[in-house]
Amino acid sequence: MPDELTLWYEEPAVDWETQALPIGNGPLGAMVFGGVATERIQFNEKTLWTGGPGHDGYDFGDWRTPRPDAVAEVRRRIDREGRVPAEDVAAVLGQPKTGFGAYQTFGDLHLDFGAPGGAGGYRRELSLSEAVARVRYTAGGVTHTREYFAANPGNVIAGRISADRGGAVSFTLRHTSPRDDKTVTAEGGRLTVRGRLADNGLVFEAQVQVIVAGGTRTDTGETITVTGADSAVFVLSAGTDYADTYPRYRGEDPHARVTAAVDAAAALGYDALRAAHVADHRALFDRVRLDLGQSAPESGPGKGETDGSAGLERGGPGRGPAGPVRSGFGGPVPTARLLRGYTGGDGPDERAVEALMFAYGRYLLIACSRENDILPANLQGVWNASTSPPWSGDYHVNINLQMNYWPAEPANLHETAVPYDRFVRALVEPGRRTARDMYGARGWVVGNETNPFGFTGVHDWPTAFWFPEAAAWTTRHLYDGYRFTGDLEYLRETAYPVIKGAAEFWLDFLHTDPHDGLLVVSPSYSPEHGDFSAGAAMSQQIVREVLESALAAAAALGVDEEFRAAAEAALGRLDPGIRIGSWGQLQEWKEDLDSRTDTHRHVSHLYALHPGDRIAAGTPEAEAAAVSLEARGDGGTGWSKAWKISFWARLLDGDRAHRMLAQQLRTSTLDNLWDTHPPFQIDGNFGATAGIAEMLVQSHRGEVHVLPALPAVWKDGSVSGLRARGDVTVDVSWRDGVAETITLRPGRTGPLTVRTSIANHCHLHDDGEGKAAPRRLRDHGGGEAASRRLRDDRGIAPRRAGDTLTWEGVAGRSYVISRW
Ligand code: FUC
Repeated sequence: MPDELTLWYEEPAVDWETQALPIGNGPLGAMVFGGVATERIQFNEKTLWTGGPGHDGYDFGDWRTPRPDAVAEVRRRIDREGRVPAEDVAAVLGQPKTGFGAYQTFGDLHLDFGAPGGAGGYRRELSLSEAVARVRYTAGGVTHTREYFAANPGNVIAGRISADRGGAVSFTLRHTSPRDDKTVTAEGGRLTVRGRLADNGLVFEAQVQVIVAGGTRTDTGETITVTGADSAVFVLSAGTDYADTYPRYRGEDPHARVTAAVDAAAALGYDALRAAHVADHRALFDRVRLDLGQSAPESGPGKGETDGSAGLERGGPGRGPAGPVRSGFGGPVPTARLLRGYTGGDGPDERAVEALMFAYGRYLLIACSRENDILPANLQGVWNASTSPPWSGDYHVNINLQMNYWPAEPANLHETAVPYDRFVRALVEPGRRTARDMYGARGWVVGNETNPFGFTGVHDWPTAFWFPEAAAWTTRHLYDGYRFTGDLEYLRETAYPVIKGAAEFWLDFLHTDPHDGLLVVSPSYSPEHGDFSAGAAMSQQIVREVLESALAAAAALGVDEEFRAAAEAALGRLDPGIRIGSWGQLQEWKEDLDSRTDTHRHVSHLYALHPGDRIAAGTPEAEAAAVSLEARGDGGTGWSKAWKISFWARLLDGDRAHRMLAQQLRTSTLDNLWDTHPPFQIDGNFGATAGIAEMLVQSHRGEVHVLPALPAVWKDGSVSGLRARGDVTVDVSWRDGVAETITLRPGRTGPLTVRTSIANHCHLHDDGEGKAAPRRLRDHGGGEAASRRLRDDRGIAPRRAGDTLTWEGVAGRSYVISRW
C-alpha cells in the first residue's frame, strides 16, 4: 500500500536522468520509465566495467618506469618556491590513464504493448517504504497495472503486468543495448543475454524468465511474446565474472549463478518473492521515521490542487468523505510539482519535500549498497544508462565515495556500508604496491579516484591527479563504524589493519618543512583547487585524523606498541593544518592565500569541522570556519551544497543548515529527486540525508547532542531510530523547537551523556527493556505523557553539568527524558 513516502507522476518518463524511477537491490539496479505503448526498463549490474586487467596495457595507475627522484624534485621546488602550478607537478608526477575503464549499462528491457489508443488516468509511482515501482493507466475501459521491484533475497528484479479484465495482457519483450559484443537468445520463455566485453574480456550474462497466467507465450528468436494473458511476470538476474581479488579481478563464470537465481525466483512465485522483498527492505527502511509536520492530518491540499489521483491500489478518486485527501498515497500533489513549488518556507508541502528527500537518501542507499554486494555505490549508485558515464561512473575518493556513506551510520543503515568496507580493504593490496613503488613508503595508498580493478596510482589531469591522502580519508568510516557500534571484533578484523596501513604510509611519507621543522604533506594539493604547496589544511587534517584513529584503535585493541610510539612522535611534530587567516577565515593553505571572492565547490579546509571532528562549535576555529563558509557562498554543485548542510549543522546553525538544504532542493534536485552536479550524481542525495540527520542528532564529541541544529521552520516534529556513536539509538519529539521527549536505547552498558536544551527542566526515567521505537512519536511526547512518567518510580538522578546529563546506561534498556 503506498503511503506518503511515495514519489508519483502523472505521465511516463521520457528522460532517463531526470524522470525515470530507480529500483535496486545492491548488485542490480533498474530505471523504470512506465511508457504506455512501450515500457522501458534500463538495468545495471554493478560489476559490469570495462578497463582493468584484460585491457591492453593496464598499469593500475603506477608509473610504467621508475621515477626515483621525481617526488623529491617536486618537494625541493615547493620548499624553494612555496607554490608550484598544478600543470608543472602533473608533468613530473603524472601519467596518462590506461585502461581505467568505465561503468557500463547492461542495456534495456522493452515491453512493447502496441498502440493503446486513448490511455487515461495515468499514474507512475515509487513507494520508498516498500521499494516497489508501479504504473497504472486505463485504456479501452481496461485498467492496466504494472509493478516492479528489485529483491535482494534471491538477487532478482521482478515485474508483474496485469489488467482488470481477463486476457487483456499482450506484449513482446526484447533486450537492447549499445554493445554489439553480446548475443541474445530466447528459449522456454527465457531470454538470455550473454557476451564478453570487447574491452577487457569480462564475461557477462543476464537472464529473464517470462511466466504467464492464461494466454500464450511464444519464443521468437530474440524476443518473447505474450498474447491474451490475464497477467504476466518476469524475473531477471544478471552477473559477470568479476571478482574483487588482485591482480586478476576475475572469478567464476556467471552462468550458473544467474541461472540458479532466475530458476529459484520463478519457482518461488511472484507473491512470495514480493513478500520476501518487502520484508527485507522494511527491516532496514523502517528503522527510522521522520516527521517534520509534513503529514498534518486533514489539512487540505497545499499549493497544488488535488487532481483526483490516488494510490494505485485505491482505484477511486482521491476524495474521501472528509474532502480532499492530503496525507497518504504520496499526497495530492505529484512529486515534480511539489518540488517545483518548494521554497523552503512554511507549510506541510515544504516539509513533505524535505521528509521525502531524507527518506529517499535512505531508500537509495539500501537500493544500491547491500551487505552481499561486491562493490559499493559509485558516482551514480548502481544506475547508469551509458557506456561512457560522467567521470566513468567511478569511485572518486577526494570526497564523493565517502559522502555516499555519510548517512550509513547516523541513519541506521550500518549494513549498507559493508561493501564500502570491503572495497577499501580490497584497495590495500594494490595500494601497498603503489606505496612501495611510487612513494617508497610502507602502508597503502590510493589517489584521487579509483576503479574496481585496484587503480591506486595516478593519472595526469593536473587539478585532480594527486591526492594520496584519499587512502586515509577512506578509512574514516572504518573507525567511525567502530565508534557507532562499539564492535571490537569489527575493529580488530575489519577496520584496524586497513587504518593502520593508511597511517603507516604517512609515517614514511611526511616531509619536514625546512621553514619551521614541522611535518607536512608535500607535495600537497587541496582538492581540485589552486597550486601545489606543502601542508594544505585538508592534507594535514586528514593525516592527523588517521594517525589519531590508528593510535586509538591500537590502544583499544592493546596492540602494536612500537607503531603507537611512532605515530605519537609524528603527531607531536605534525603541522596542525588549522590556521586562522588575515580576514578571519580558516586558511585553505599553510600560507594565507585565501581569496574572499573564491566560491570553489570544494571546501576542503573545513574537513576538521565535517566529516572530521577536531573543530568544535563555539571555538575561534569554528568562527573562522563560518567566515570561510560565508565567503564560499551557498552555491556549488549538488554535493557541495549537501556538504554545506552538515557544515552549518556542525556550527549549530539550524537555519543556515536548512537554507542549504532548501538551496539544494531548489537548484540541484531533479524531478525524480536525484541530486544533480549537474549531471546526476548520487553523492548529493546521500549528503543531504546525512546533513538532515546531523541537524537532529550529533555524537562526534563523546556525547549525544539532541536537536543541535533545529531550524525555525521545523517547529514541531519527531524522529525515531537515529544512531549515535557509542551504540545508542535515539528518538526525539519536539514542540515549538524544544525537545519534549528524548528516548535513548544503548546497546552497551556504560556512561551516557546527553546534551539537550531541556537538561535543566526534565526528568530522566528508565523505561525498561526492549522498547521498540514508538510508532507515532507525536502521541508519545507531550505534557501528559511526561507527567505520567513523573508518577513513575523508575526515575534516575543524572549528573547535570550545563546542558548535559550523564548517567550509567545499561545495555538493552530505554531511557526517557521528558520535559517539564
Ligand atoms: C570531484 C569533484 C567534481 C565531481 C567529481 C566526480 O572531483 O570535484 O565536482 O564531483 O568529483
